[in-house]
Amino acid sequence: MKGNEVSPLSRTAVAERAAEQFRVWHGAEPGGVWYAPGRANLIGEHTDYNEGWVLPFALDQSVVVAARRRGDGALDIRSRQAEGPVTVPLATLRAGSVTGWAAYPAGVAWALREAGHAVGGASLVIDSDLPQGAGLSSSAAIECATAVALATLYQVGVSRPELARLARRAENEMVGVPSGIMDQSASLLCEAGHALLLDCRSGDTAPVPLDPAAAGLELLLVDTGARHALTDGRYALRRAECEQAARALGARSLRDVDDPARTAEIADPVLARRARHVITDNCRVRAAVDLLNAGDLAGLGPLLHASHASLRDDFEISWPEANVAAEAAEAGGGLGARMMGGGFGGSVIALVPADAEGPREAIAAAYASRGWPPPRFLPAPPSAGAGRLL
Ligand code: GAF
Repeated sequence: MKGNEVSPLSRTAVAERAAEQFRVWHGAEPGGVWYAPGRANLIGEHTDYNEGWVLPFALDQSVVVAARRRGDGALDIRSRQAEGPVTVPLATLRAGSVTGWAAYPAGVAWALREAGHAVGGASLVIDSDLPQGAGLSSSAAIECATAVALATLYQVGVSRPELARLARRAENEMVGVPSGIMDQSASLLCEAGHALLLDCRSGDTAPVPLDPAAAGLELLLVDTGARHALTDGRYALRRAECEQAARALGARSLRDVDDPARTAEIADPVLARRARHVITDNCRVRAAVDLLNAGDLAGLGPLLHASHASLRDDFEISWPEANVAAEAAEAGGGLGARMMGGGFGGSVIALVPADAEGPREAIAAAYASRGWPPPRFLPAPPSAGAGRLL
């Protein structure tokens, strides 16, 4: 028995749907329609807020925003996937003043204005073909689609890396999640056919060729069905543990520690394990970049496997469905698989031979034998970052 294969709508189809919804709700044409994709992360998990390295790539699935300027200084925010509308006068925005799903787009308008950009009112109609809670960064995609829409509507001259920082500020200070910069950077800066190497301390980026099809391979996402939320406190706890571990090592951050053996200097065994994950995953990111630059995509398999073990045993953020899916993907002929994202729910990324049914069948069978609902499969060709559609 197979799981469900998810075929994305084309971005243009989602954009046209959002534009049509805008006409229905506002009786007017939108000023434009913008999109920002979700992301997968090849390797480097929970390394971003430790000032380390990450290697994400953009997905085909995205969040779309149909938007138009308003003259009344208010944001009117509606979504085809959520209750609304939410109307917020811009002048009343403060950190934490908007809660729920609308905090993401409202937070971006707030962060742009806090940075001195003359952004005024807007009607925003949000639509998406990106699954929520699947660890594919739907929140950052809402932020980034709003950011490119508002920046264009108000002709704000702001670079993509700066937009990523402002979108992250929205998440940190309006939503209250202490996330790193990976997701917003991936959504705004990725290029088709490439992963994005991001140094989260310097902000330096480099596109790294990532063309699984040319290597006879496929990057497959498995939505494990277990839902996750960065707002539940466990993400923030891991971040605090990493900061404690860095202090115990006398380091500014765990990025400054290269040798995993140094974790023996940390008295608390939990903090030592957290540090070992971050230190070894940073090494794996750099090893992965060397392999990709050498054209050895298949060589990533053992790195994915090792990263999963580290996230499961040292960082302790994996979950039963991810462990089963990763193990079955490899047993079914995959080259390597690991849990992806913040943890405790979401998706697994697997590197598998192109057109192979083995990994999908093995995962579906492992789920069925436990009585779990079938997982959903999303093929993940590395796609382009945010842009304008209409
Ligand atoms: C979430 C966060 F938003 C990112 O900043 C990153 O820390 C990731 O979890 C884990 O690598 O997606």
